Parts: sequence; C-alpha cells; structure tokens
Amino acid sequence: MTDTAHAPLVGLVMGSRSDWETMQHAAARLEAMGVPHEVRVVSAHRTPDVLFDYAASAAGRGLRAIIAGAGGAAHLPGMLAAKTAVPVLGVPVQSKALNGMDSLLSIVQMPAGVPVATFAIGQAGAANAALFAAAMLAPEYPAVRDALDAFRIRQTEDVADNDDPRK
Ligand code: RP5
Repeated sequence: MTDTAHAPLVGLVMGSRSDWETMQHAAARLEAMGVPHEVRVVSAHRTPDVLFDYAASAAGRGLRAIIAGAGGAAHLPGMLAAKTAVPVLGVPVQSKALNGMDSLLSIVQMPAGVPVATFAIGQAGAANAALFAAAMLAPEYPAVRDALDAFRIRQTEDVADNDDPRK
C-alpha cells in the first residue's frame, strides 16, 4: 500500500538504502496483508536529528508499530525505542564483515526498560517482523486479520501439497 492510500499504521525504516534488499521483504509482506505503511531511510549515525523527529512524531501520526532494519553497529531500533513508546520491531541486516551477528547483538541486547522486539538476521527476520506487525493490528482491523489467516492457511496447504521433497 502506498504512503497516500491510507494513513500509515506501520513505519518501515532502515539505516541505509543498502538495507532495502533485505527490508523489501518486510514491505512485500505488509503490502500482501494490506497493512498501510510508509518506507523511509532513517540513519542513527548519519541523520540522528531525522531519527529523533521520526520517533517523536510516530505516535501522533498514528503509527502502531515501527519496523526498523539496520546492520553493523545497529543503533537505529534501540534509539527509536528510546524516543517513542510505539513498539519497535528490530531487524538485524546481514553485514558483510560479521554476517549480521554484530547487527543481531546490537539490536537484541537492550538494557531493561527500553524494549526492542528482535527478529532473525536478514530476509526471514524482515518477513517475520511484517507478519508480527500484521498480527498486532489484526484484532482491530478485520481485513488484516483475514489476510493473515488466509496466508497461514495457504502456507500450511503448500507444505501438505508438496510433501514429497523428491518431486
Ligand atoms: C547501517 O550501516 C545501515 O543500516 C547499513 O546496514 C550499514 C551500512 O550502510 P551503508 O554503508 O551501506 O550505507 O547504518
């Protein structure tokens, strides 16, 4: 869903344009679930003032969750969570130097009091963060709930229909 079709409920942000290769998998899932969302590059290191403004305005703009992907010294999710009570779902982007272990540990090891829900490294984490955001919205948005239910049913049927790995 585009930025203009509906006021965004989920903010999908990433530390660099280079993270899009990973984070596009979150965008695709949000799109498929019909979750209104926006997509922005917000860098903790290169645009800290933008980060602060984004986090400070998130609740007032109606965002219900922020999916934040970052790699390396991945401060973006934690810094967003420090500035807003909107739930932050952190996605560790797979870094070149350390295969994303740096990203994972940077995001997951938050001190008590400032939670960031942390997902798997890379594409799976991005996809699951979007599905998780959809699940958060599902009780209030029947269309999202129905899309999520349908996705889960299709996923189950797909395994059952292809249960012989030799074919
Ligand atoms: C992080 O640094 C970004 O999230 C990205 O994963 C990483 C590398 O950024 P670029 O040098 O590719 O812009 O802040």
